[in-house]
Amino acid sequence: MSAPYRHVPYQPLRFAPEEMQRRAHEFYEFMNLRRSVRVFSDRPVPRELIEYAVMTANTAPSGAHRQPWFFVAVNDAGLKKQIRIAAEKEERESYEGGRMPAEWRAALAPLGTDWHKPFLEIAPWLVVCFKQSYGVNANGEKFTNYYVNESVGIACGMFIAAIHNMGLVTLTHTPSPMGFLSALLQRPENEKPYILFPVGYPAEQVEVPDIERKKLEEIVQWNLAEGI
Ligand code: IYR
Repeated sequence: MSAPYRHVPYQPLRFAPEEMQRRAHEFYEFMNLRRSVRVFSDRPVPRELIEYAVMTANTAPSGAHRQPWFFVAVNDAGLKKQIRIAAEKEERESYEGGRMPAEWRAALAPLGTDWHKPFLEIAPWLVVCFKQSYGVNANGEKFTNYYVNESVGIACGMFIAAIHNMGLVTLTHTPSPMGFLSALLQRPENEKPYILFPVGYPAEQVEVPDIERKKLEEIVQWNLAEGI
């Protein structure tokens, strides 16, 4: 057992009710502008922006505050090429080698994805988030992490929001299986690739599918207090 954390006062943000309404509205409108983009410009992005996105992800809540995530940021052209080759080999097998069931292929058909992943070489950065299925301390002893998928999923959501907030775009790419990333990026046994994020500027005049989001009524049930 480690020593209890010292507790310090929490400094709440205080906004007037109208300010809360305005901020709620603006944040929703802003997040609703986010789109997954699959065609990137090769325009460089400074490392500092990637650092901020990773630092933002690192503010996510996590089970027992274990922060069971690790990020690898790649802008080396040779390594990006190796990642593309390995990802396309897996994706080709999935899409065309019969590894993806027909129902899955049908679900993806409206989005028009296929095994070609040029963005893995064109986007200036590939940021791979790994989940630490278990931890390893300084003595090499293993320890359990908790709610790893939930924690890492939240961190990735915050990473995506940070990228959007700086006017860049990304894509949650999950080549399957992703084991090749552990090998190419030389990550230890306790880490498993979780999501690969190409990050950069969108290509000029890029198009995205004209999707709609579910309506509020479709995604929420209200169990309300009487008389309110
Ligand atoms: N991993 C593949 C397939 C894919 C799966 C889903 I579910 C998507 O929403 C999109 C793609 C790929 O990245 O193409």
